[in-house]
Amino acid sequence: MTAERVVMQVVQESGEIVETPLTEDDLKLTWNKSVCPYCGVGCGVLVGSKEGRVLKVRGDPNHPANYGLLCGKGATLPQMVSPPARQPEAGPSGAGIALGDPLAGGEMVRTPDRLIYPMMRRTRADQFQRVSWEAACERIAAQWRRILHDHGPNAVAFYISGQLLTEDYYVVNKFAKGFLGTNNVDSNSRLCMASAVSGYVTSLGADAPPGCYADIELADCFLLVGSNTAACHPVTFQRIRRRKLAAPNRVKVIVVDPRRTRTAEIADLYLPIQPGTDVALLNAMLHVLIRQGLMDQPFIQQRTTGWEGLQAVIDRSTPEQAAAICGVEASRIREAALMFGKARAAMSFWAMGVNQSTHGTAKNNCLINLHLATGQIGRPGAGPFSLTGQPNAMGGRETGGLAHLLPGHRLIAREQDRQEVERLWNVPTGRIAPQPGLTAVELFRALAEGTVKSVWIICTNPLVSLPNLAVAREALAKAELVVVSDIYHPTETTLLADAILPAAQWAERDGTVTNSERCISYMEQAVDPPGEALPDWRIVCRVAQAMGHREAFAFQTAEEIYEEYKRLTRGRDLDIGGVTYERLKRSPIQWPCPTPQHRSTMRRYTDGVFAHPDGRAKFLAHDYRQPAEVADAEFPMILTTGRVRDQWHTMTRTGKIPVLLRSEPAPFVELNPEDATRLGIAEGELLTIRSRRGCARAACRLTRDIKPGSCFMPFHWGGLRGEAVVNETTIEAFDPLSKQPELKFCAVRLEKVTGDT
Ligand SMILES: Nc1nc2c(c(=O)[nH]1)N[C@H]1C(S)=C(S)[C@@H](COP(=O)(O)OP(=O)(O)OC[C@H]3O[C@@H](n4cnc5c(=O)[nH]c(N)nc54)[C@H](O)[C@@H]3O)O[C@H]1N2
Ligand SMILES: Nc1nc2c(c(=O)[nH]1)N[C@H]1C(S)=C(S)[C@@H](COP(=O)(O)OP(=O)(O)OC[C@H]3O[C@@H](n4cnc5c(=O)[nH]c(N)nc54)[C@H](O)[C@@H]3O)O[C@H]1N2
Ligand code: SF4
Ligand SMILES: [Mo]
Repeated sequence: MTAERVVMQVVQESGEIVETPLTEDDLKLTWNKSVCPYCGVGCGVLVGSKEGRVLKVRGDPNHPANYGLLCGKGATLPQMVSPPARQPEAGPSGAGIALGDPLAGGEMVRTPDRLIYPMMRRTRADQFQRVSWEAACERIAAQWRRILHDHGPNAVAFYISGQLLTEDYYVVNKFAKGFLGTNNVDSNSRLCMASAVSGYVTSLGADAPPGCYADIELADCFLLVGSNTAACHPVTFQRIRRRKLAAPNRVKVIVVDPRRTRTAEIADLYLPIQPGTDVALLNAMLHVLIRQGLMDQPFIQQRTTGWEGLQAVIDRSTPEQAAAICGVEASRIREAALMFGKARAAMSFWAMGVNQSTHGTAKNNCLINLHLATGQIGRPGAGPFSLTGQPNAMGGRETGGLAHLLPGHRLIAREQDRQEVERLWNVPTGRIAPQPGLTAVELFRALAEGTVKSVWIICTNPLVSLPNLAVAREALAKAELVVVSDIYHPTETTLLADAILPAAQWAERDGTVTNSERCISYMEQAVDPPGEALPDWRIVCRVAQAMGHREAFAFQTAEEIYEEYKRLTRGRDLDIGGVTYERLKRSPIQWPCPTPQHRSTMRRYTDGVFAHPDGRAKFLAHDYRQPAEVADAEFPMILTTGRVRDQWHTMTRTGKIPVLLRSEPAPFVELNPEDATRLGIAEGELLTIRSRRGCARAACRLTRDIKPGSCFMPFHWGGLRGEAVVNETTIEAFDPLSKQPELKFCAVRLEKVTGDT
């Protein structure tokens, strides 16, 4: 495609937009359309390459997620794919390179730790040896055949990722659920979006947000709960900020977060609630709405069920009662309710402060209750909008990438759903096992206990990102065969593997993703993958074929996979019958889009008909409950965890980009000065953060932006980068319905690191 003379636009933390004009040389590059591979905003990008190297990226001016704007992570993508020269890994450890250089042989590749050949080892004490793809696939297939024979299909498992493309997700699910006969396929999305899925499904009858980004420009109230939008969805945040600044008196912003992050800077009302208390707050807001008569009675009567069942809980959820639980004044809770209730069009956004909780589903339901009670849903500018974390968390949900799902938003537990999928996969009736598989935390427990014998980990680094890492370590130590597909080696996870398989990364392959607003985009391949790296779907197909499933996995292109997957969406709520690669190459499309003539669906439920069998949305009542582990005399502080703006997860990519390391070069633990004084701790002192499960170390940062009694640590820094590994301390307890673990709450003790500890 030809490049237009648009400038590169990057949004800064301050909201300022820095524009860099393109040079004459830039215009001579080959430009391909793609999507940023980081967050769920799903910004369209144009990738400029030359001679097999990605040299420039700029925002796609025509993409509805960002209209040309990028954040700092997106803008530095070329440095991730094609860094200037062989440079040592940034960060304190540098262990990446010391631990056996897989690239010995002098090939020019993109980073020194880029994985470019399949590698295996006989025992964990051995070094990895380069093997051919044929040998790797044969050896994995042979071991799996033995394990399946000796222990049955549930002894093997996949742990995959919301960063895989839709086509990858689809083939993994087909292979595992349709051919191996195991439903043990779960994704890191379980740590991320599972509570939003169960919240939407229980409240509205189907998964995914009703609205779209374009609603931002139409809303006049934003309720942001447990989302550091400024750091984690910067381009969406910029749209909200613009909307607020365009009509500062009319547009109201409410931010609910125990930490005053930069997101709160645009808030009219900031509610620094105690971690874990959102249900109490949201119920009290509904209490006020009812008392003030701000409900939409006709909507409640015609479009919903469960209103009566809610009354007892809401009656006792007074703002005064909530104030005592949440630690914010009753008057401010009233004010929040009135802002929401009086809005012409109100949107709510939420992320991990809501989902990563032992009552994450309840938090989701209570937030959606507010929209149902006021009729703030299914019309322009209104609706409950959960922000997806990863670029294709939504695509994973669509293709059945969780242990209880099948493609096309179908359920393993429903016989009819299983049979439909069996027919389309051309496998005998009964092949898909009727019990849902093990979810992320359960899966690693089962590996540690020895009931699951082998796991294939694809595109995720669980040895940094799972709660309670001691269990995850034990899980991989105990497993008979650990296969890891990654783009780098070593990572904390590849170091514990038996086989490591080199994946092609972003810009080195094609495929599709679905972002937060149900918008499907096609990502063109811009450059060739290095060495023998292959797209993830090809790797899975090769192993499936080595296990004898030749025809079912004979896909030659990503497009063929998409076409097959598409058939499984026919007649479903996410029907994409009208979507083709051809169309997507022209512009992205929001599902459902059932026919070639159908344009795209910006908003769902505009006719007031919801996806439950009776067509009505459901009010669901929940009383506030405490988190799984609360502070006590031995572990008196609450630890919450999360992200910083310029790092992505376990830092395998962003941790290599010097300009991104500049804002937060080192890990830290955030603490209120009140607690620090009491504990005799000074700014910058090294602390041990100890829980019942383990400990992490980091330098202390004093700030009044966090509530006394709580501390915060980012989870980015893993074991290869020192001792600040927060998930050594976190708890595995999970929500009973969504099975999403409580990564935002556990009890800890802070100790100063003295010379002799
Ligand atoms: N820069 C950057 N951006 C990212 C990512 C990244 O790694 N780096 N990852 C992406 C992914 S996968 C995800 S899931 C999203 C996550 O996006 P967010 O959820 O916005 O990010 P977090 O920092 O995990 O948590 C958000 C906030 O929840 C607050 N919080 C903690 N406990 C509670 C609580 O009980 N109630 C409430 N109301 N708030 C609470 C925390 O203080 C924190 O500020 O970001 C995506 N974008
Ligand atoms: N304490 C705490 N823990 C958390 C969270 C939290 O808020 N607090 N958040 C949780 C959430 S929401 C999430 S989403 C997870 C994220 O946690 P992870 O998924 O573990 O984090 P990533 O670093 O994104 O891992 C992706 C891995 O895939 C590799 N990779 C990149 N591209 C490709 C590719 O194309 N193919 C393959 N095969 N590999 C590739 C990367 O090098 C990296 O090793 O962390 C969870 N853990
Ligand atoms: S907002 Fe998200 S998708 Fe957009 S450029 Fe930044 S990291 Fe990439
Ligand atoms: Mo996530």
